[in-house]
This record gives sequence, C-alpha cells and structure tokens, in this order.
Amino acid sequence: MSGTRRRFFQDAAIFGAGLLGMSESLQAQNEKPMRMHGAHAAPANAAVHDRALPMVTPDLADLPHEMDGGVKVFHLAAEPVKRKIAPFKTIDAWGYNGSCPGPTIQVQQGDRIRVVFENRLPESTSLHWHGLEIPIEQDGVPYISQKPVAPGEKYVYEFTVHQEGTFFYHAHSAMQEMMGQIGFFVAHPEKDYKPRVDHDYGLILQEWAVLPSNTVPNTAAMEFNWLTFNGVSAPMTTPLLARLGSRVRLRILNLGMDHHPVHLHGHQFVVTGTEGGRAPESTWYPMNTVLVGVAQARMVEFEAKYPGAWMIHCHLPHHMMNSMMDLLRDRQIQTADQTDMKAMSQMESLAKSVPFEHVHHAPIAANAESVPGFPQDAFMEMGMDEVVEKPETYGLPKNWSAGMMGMMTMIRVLPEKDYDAILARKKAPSTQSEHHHES
Ligand SMILES: [Cu+2]
Repeated sequence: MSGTRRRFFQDAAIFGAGLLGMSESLQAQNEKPMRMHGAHAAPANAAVHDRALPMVTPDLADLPHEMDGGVKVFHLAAEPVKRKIAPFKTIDAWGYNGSCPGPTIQVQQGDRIRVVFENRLPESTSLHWHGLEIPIEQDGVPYISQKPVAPGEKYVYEFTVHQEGTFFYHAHSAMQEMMGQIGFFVAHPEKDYKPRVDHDYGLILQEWAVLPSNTVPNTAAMEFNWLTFNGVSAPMTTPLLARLGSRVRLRILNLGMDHHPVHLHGHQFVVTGTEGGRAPESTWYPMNTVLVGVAQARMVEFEAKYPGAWMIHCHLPHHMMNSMMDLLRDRQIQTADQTDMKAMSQMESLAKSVPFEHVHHAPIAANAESVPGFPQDAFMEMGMDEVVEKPETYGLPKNWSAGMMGMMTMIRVLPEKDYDAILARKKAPSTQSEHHHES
C-alpha cells in the first residue's frame, strides 16, 4: 500500500469516528483501499475500488450494526435527549439513541436491513423511511401502514434497499419531527459515483423555537430563534476539513418548517443529486447557493481549489444568528424604539451576562448612540474561541468564533501540512487544550 493511500485510510478512519465511536461498517470500509483524488495509486481490486467513502456527519455518530446471516441489523430507540446546541443553551429535544438528530445509518445499495425499533418516548410513535421504495407495511405511518408503536413497545422494520442516495428516517408525526426526530439514511451506490470524491459530509438543517428561560422547543411556533446544523449552532459546529485540491461532497438535508438557501463561500458547486438519488451529469451547472426545501436533500460537489476557512451557511439573515433573547432571560429588547438608550444598555448588559469568557472585538463609533437604528450587529459578535475549541478549529484566526452564528459551519481547505497537523491533534487528545492562533 502506498504511503498516500495508507494516510488516506487513516484520515477516513479518524473523520468517520464521530462523537460516539465508529460503526463496524465504517471500520470495515476503512480497512479497504480507498482512492485518493487525482493520479494516485490504482487499487489492487476493482470491486473494492468502486466502494464509496463513508459519509461523515460532523457532531453526530454513526449507528453500528451487526450481521444476522445476510441481514444488517440496527437498533434504534426513540427517546428524550438533552442536546447542548450552544455553549450557554441545552434543550430538551427528542431523538434516537441519546442523539438529536439521531445517529446516521449508512448501508450499501442492495443491502437487506432490519431495524429493531424501541419506543422510549412517553407517547406513541413510528419510524418512516423517507424516500425509500419499500413495501407499504414498512412505511411507518401510524394507522395507515401499521399500528402506532406504544411507549415501551418494540417494532421491527425489515426491507431491501434497492436505491442509492441520501434518505432519512423520521417519526411520521409533525410535532415529533419538530422535537428533533430525524436522522440520515445514506445508501451508497453499488458502484461509486463518478467523479469520485475524497470527502463526503452530511448536514441536517433544523430550526427551534425555544422561549427565554425555557428548554423545551415550542413545536407549535412559526418563528424560530435557534438554527442548527447537525444539532448545534455556530460556533459549536465542527468545521469540515478538506485537503487542498480534493473533491468534496456535501449532503444537505432539511426536515423543518423553513426552507434554507445554503451558501458556500469561495467555490462553485454542482448539484449532483436530490432526495431521489443521483442526477445525470447533463443536469449539473455551477451554483454557490442551493435552496434546500422542507423534506428535501441536496447533494453538491466541488473541487476544493482555494485554501482558507470558507463559510457554509443558510443565507436567510435571521438564520445567521443565535437567540439573544435567551441571554436576556425575562427582560425584553425595546424593539419599538431602537434608538432608546435602554435598548443599548440592555444589549450591553446581555453581553456581559453570558456565563463564559467572550470578546467583543468590533469597535463602535463614538457617536453610535446618536445614529438611528443602532445597535444592529454590535454586541452580537461574541468571540468564544476557547469554549468551542477542538482539533478542527486549530490554527483559525483569533476571534474566529465571533463571525459564526446560527446555521453556519465552515469548510477548511488546507494544504497537506496543515491538514496533517490537525489529524495529528485528533490522534493526540492531550495536545488539544494548547492554544494556537494565527495573528
Ligand atoms: Cu435558513
């Protein structure tokens, strides 16, 4: 095995590991040769060569499986989950296996799968397999295709996955969906897509209405104050990493109340697929913003040509911020009179009240208070680099976190040396607390 290829398995193994450890299926895949983009070594075995990379879902784990004869068996339990969506905000969501969104299920096209489902919620539920062409008795719709699964009960789903693509599983109950009951279901194609990619990342878009001093999302609300990728708001979202010159796939999935125009900085991408599977190459054209509607998935691919920390974010302005109301607790911003000194002092006291070290580095004008409309973004940009530090943030400019809010993440396109430096930090947790910033 060439050094390049060996290194690439190691990368895949590390990035596939997720928060709760790596599934057996991913370990199995990672032991097989994978192709580096470009003119790297030809694999010894064509069948293995055709295998797709596992998708990585930052801030979420993969669901492991065991084999029963030729059937891949997964265990999934619906249950209440405490989810820390921001350094100062933990919500009472519902999810699966202690995770919200639920853990990612990855299978191969053609697999026979069984999901042993357990309901640990206080009410009945079921599991729907969104986009999958399966027998009606597996469709997971209460009263229509099955009896609701009562609290404490189990239910077994079993079907063959004949499609390829980006699907999801979710409760087929509107309010439960809004409590967070969703997860990725990725079916890798029998023969990998062409061109092949070097990095494959998944992002689930969600919005939450959580009133100040509350932890339980208001699922009847139509306005949302918390926006998340994979269950966390920026700057807690773990940056995606890509080697300079590599080809990257993003799979973006939405199951909420709003549509999200997701924008990538600094690169053009093509939409290579939808929630219905791969799209023919003749339909691809350059874009940098893709509207991901409710119940849709979009797969986009691009060449990571330009080094830097490039934003990936929903471009709806109100989705590019976190809730400040929450920090105000039971006080209220005087929105009716924005020039009121009260409003500003409230914003200032809010900024001082957050229970962690943060930095407001953006200056304001000496006469700011006399300008109608002030403040807008002043005091919102709270740097909290240390609070959200992890290997993937290593080397970012000081106060980078002040520019990250709401439904945002970034892809760091890194030259070999910098990419490898981060990999090394992921392998050596003891060095993670050491601070380093480019000045
Ligand atoms: Cu949005």
